Amino acid sequence: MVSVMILRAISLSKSLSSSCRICCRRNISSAESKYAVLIQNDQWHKYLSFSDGFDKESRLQFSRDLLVVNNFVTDGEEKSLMEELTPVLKKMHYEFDHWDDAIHGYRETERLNWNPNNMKIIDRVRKIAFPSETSHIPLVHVLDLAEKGFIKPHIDSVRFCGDIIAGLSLLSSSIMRLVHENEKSKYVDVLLQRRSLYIMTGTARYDFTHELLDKERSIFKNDRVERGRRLSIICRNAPLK
Ligand SMILES: O=C(O)CCC(=O)C(=O)O
Repeated sequence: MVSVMILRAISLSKSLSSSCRICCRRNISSAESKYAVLIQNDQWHKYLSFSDGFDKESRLQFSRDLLVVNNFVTDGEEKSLMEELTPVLKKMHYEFDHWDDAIHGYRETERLNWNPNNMKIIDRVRKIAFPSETSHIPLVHVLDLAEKGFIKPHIDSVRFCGDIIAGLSLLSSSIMRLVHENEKSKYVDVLLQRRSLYIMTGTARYDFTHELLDKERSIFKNDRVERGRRLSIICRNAPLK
């Protein structure tokens, strides 16, 4: 599975990332102009909660590199995606004791072909997340986290993934925590509402680990987030050369 490889290659990503950063960064300005409309909406205080380690400037920078679009899909679209995925996922068991222990309580698959209605949703994600000049990875990663499931901190390997990660959150809201790789006091909690889309790029993609908090730790700005089973549909662009 691509994702498992992505997660397992974390240490590799650390050594490769500095050499790749120069070419990775080149795309950011076009990504930024593409996201300009979303950034102008300036809703980030609703879904980002910064630790004190962030000054004003780095909050602003980060809010450009981690965008969340609430209600990206409708109830009906969520249902339609789940109808297509359920027969596939039902054949699998949730893994709780995986040997590399990067994700706890999950099952996953990758999907190339979707039914026409769902393909339109995937295309919408790609259209908003990826600048036209970037090539996306055709396989879409589907990660089904059980209610007790969580994802440990990692940075996706630059060997398997480009500079943009876009994820739809279905079935449950959740908290993604990003912690600066070298300054652990610098962290951000991201509220991923059910049916929202996140787009991670730039400093959020390369300089911060990301993790999906378990049910007990799912608290956003002092409010508990009801974490149940969560399914994410993740589109990535191709590794940069
Ligand atoms: O479920 C998500 O939204 C994130 C998944 C993730 O961290 C990964 O596959 O690397």
